[in-house]
Amino acid sequence: MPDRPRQGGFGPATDRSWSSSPYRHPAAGWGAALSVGEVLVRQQQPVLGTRAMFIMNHPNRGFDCPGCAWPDDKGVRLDICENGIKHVTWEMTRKRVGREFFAAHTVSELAEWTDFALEDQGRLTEPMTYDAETDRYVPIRWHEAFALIAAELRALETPDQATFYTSGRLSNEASFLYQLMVREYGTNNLPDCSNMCHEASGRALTASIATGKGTADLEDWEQCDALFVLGVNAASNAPRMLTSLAEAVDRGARVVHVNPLVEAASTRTIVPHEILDMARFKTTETSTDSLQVRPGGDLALIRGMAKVVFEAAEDDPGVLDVAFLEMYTTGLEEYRAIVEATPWDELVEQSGLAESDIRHAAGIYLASARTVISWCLGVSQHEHGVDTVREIVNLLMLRGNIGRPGTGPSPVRGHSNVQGNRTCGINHNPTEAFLERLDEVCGIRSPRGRGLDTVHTVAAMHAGAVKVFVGMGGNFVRAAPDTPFTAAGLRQCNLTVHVSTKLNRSHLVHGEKALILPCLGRTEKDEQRTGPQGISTEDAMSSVQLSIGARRPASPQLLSEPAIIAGIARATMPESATPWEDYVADYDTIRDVMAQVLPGFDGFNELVRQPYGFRIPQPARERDFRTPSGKAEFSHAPLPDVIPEDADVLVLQTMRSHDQWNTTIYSNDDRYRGVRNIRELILMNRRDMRDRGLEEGALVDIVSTSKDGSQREVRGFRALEYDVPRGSAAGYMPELNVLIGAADFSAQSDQPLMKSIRVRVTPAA
Ligand SMILES: Nc1nc2c(c(=O)[nH]1)N[C@H]1C(S)=C(S)[C@@H](COP(=O)(O)OP(=O)(O)OC[C@H]3O[C@@H](n4cnc5c(=O)[nH]c(N)nc54)[C@H](O)[C@@H]3O)O[C@H]1N2
Ligand SMILES: Nc1nc2c(c(=O)[nH]1)N[C@H]1C(S)=C(S)[C@@H](COP(=O)(O)OP(=O)(O)OC[C@H]3O[C@@H](n4cnc5c(=O)[nH]c(N)nc54)[C@H](O)[C@@H]3O)O[C@H]1N2
Ligand SMILES: [Mo]
Repeated sequence: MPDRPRQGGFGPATDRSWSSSPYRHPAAGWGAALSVGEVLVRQQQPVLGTRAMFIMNHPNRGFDCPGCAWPDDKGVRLDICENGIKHVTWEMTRKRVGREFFAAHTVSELAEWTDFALEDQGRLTEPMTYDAETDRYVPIRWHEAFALIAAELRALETPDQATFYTSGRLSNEASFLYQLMVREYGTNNLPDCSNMCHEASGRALTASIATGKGTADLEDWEQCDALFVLGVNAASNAPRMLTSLAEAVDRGARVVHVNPLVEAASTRTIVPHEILDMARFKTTETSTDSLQVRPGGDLALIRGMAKVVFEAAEDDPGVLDVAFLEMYTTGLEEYRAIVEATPWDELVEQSGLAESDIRHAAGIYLASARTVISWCLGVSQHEHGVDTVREIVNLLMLRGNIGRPGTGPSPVRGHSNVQGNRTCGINHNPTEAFLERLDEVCGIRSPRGRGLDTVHTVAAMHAGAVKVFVGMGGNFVRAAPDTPFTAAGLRQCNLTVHVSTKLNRSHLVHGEKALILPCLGRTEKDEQRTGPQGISTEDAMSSVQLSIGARRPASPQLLSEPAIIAGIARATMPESATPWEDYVADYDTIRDVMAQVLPGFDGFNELVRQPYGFRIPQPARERDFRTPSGKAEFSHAPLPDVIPEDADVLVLQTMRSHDQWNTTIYSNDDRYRGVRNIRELILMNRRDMRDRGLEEGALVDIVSTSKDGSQREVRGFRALEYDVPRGSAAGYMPELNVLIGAADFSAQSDQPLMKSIRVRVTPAA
């Protein structure tokens, strides 16, 4: 794989000069409009692009935006954003990559291309298989592709030698069929992208309040008096959240951003859908307070806030919601003891904030009758992500901020249906209750025992214990940490299969045999035997809606994801009693079965056809906490030490630029951070640069040290001065994934440590 330094990283090749200067404009607004225009032109989509936008996120005849999982705002007629438009346009491109393309280029040659160039070839049009003799992908018929997969799967000694990855775009119906196929075949090896983003949140919330999801809804966001936003770059990664932030500030709520970086959302915005505001350049505040926490310092901040709450309770017991605490929770006194025993100097050091800042934040919390706390990867992708999310719940519980209007924990989910994937059974560690229901309704015998998640899949491929990899969407080799290690694992497989819409790096880092299976995108018409079909998705706030694509498919040879899953299932298990063909003919029949298996899905087919669909009932939201104790449980974690021992070591986080979607890079710019034309960079504190004798833009080598002591490096990146806390640094994923060792995952969540890589930065050799 060509990982040699280039200024554009995995983005477009460039020799234009780079620049970096602070961004001084509001988020969204005209910069966003211009940027959208550029993408529409590049994808040859000037008119259609805009027409499709009017049916996106439409309550009853549109398709769900395939971008992020932020819920649709019912009060907004055209709830769209810059990055959603880019994302849809990316799928709707007119460009095609057909058999002529693959005939003209060997895989070794394509391996030299940038990731941008690969995806920029356009939509995949027909199934392809790797031909080792010519080192090319060649066409294969669908039934032959299914037969090839079946032969490999049936030849394995045990089904546990195969693994089935999901990227969070897969619909609910396809997710359900996929896990059904995998379990009927005989394994729980269902790694998913959630293992890399909100695994920690799911585990923490389950332990504390017996739900893997947030309990707050958009209406709660609209009613709260204080909103804390931790570790999310909202302006880039959930732009429609800007609307909620602006509304909150407008009606007098406090909106507190907690982030080592002062991101664009913690300033002001031109509300994304307010075309009139855009015309008048009217901006709205999206923040009232901003705390520049140390990386990994959130737990210390939250604990400090709890300390102030307990202090205040000594004078006025009413600051605690005593009735709630007594009736619904357990473990309060141990928590109080731990909090009181933690000295201020430790909280200050570990959070990187002054005691007065922590007291200020606590004051906002104490003054608020209804509080929502939301977070994303800045909290979850750390060693102690589970403890931090549980600490957030602890703090909320002290004042009864759960299961009451205007309150609750609110993780910001990533991919548009990543939450729905889990709801529908994509889980390497399923509950016995779920498996029993599935077995009873579907007449199968699911395997018991824990399957492989993402990091353990990579390790197992390496060890030769997994020999077949199937990827239902995504770009595994780029998304996972330790790129060469992951690549070596994939290369060792007997067979790698990718169900994809576009060509990406993972197709080129393949097993002995390999398949690329092209599928319909969410914007496209899904015509089956009984007519056009709709699928459903679940947003970050547990609302499930129908999504119906209307566009002509990019190629007549594309199959839907359910059809591909059914094809693999039937070929692999010819004796299966599951009515795979009927499911594909009419997705209502899938939903009828899902209604029997999944809690809260009774009447799924009717519910999902209501405008805006339905919200999945959640006992925790009703203060029915189904933990082992029957109560919401306080956690009692020790305060972690997040500061490297060696002063020379920086804590590096990997994040997205404004112009990328995970492993898909649209351009080399990062508008809100004022960076243009460069991705191979490291953002550093001015004093850390001076200590190392680095001028602005100096070329540096970055060496990481893994938990297991092994070292990894990238060379020739540019150091740019940025307002980050001393001792920390930031750069882009997936270019920096090479620095994350295979051993670098959290002992609490098994999530790779994508926000805390220990690095040394030196002038380039
Ligand atoms: N346009 C666009 N939208 C997306 C995506 C995309 O790639 N492009 N990806 C989607 C996906 S899959 C996901 S999971 C989400 C990701 O959404 P984000 O979580 O916003 O993703 P990142 O870009 O990784 O940004 C992490 C943020 O956390 C901050 N941070 C880092 N360390 C800490 C810390 O220790 N404490 C605190 N408080 N903050 C910290 C960073 O400065 C940054 O603001 O976005 C989704 N939406
Ligand atoms: N260092 C570092 N690494 C990270 C992260 C980080 O913050 N730092 N974040 C992690 C996170 S949160 C996530 S979610 C992962 C993302 O990991 P993935 O979900 O694996 O990656 P994506 O880039 O979203 O996948 C893009 C590919 O999906 C395919 N695709 C697009 N639409 C469809 C569709 O409708 N159907 C199908 N079948 N395929 C489709 C296209 O072929 C495209 O190339 O990355 C993780 N990696
Ligand atoms: Mo994600």
